[in-house]
Amino acid sequence: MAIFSLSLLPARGAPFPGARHPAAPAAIILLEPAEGRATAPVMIKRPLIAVLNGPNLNMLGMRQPEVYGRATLDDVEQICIQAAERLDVAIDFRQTNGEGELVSWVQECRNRAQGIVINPAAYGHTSIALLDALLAVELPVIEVHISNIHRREDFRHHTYCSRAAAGVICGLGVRGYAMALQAMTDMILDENDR
Ligand code: DHK
Repeated sequence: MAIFSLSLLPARGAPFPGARHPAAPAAIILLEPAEGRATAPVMIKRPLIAVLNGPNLNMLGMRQPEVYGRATLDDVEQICIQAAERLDVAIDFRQTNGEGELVSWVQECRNRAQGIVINPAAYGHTSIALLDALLAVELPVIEVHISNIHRREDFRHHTYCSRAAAGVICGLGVRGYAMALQAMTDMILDENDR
């Protein structure tokens, strides 16, 4: 019976251009026989989940705290990093104020990420281009809103993105991001098990 040793290496794979930080490295696990017999390494990559944030979310913490709370975008990123470590997935966390940039980032997820968690912010309510990009990439999508958009102005009740989303989490504050990562990881694992 072969005895295996385990080594954990950072994966190469460049992060998206423009990422706030390099993506948490996907793990490559090399399984090699301890006795050193030549065997092809088994590579197990962590799934990559893109966490994309739309306009004005860079203002979190100072922006209408009675609506969005006191957590900053850095705090949200830390919540996501901790959730990703717990779930053993890699994330690429980003924010932009530009609609076109958000569309491009969604497009880049195709053949690169296994799922998208997105807080489209106001573009959720306005952008058919963003909806089309989310439909085009053929990836599972979870939409997050920090506030309960259904308790707010009428124009916030509808989001185009929801048509592309497997699920929507809203009104649970910034912890909604961790919940979305948990749900997305479950969905990816379910899909991989098929
Ligand atoms: C954030 C925004 O910036 C708003 O435009 C949306 C969303 C709600 C949120 O709750 O995270 O209407």
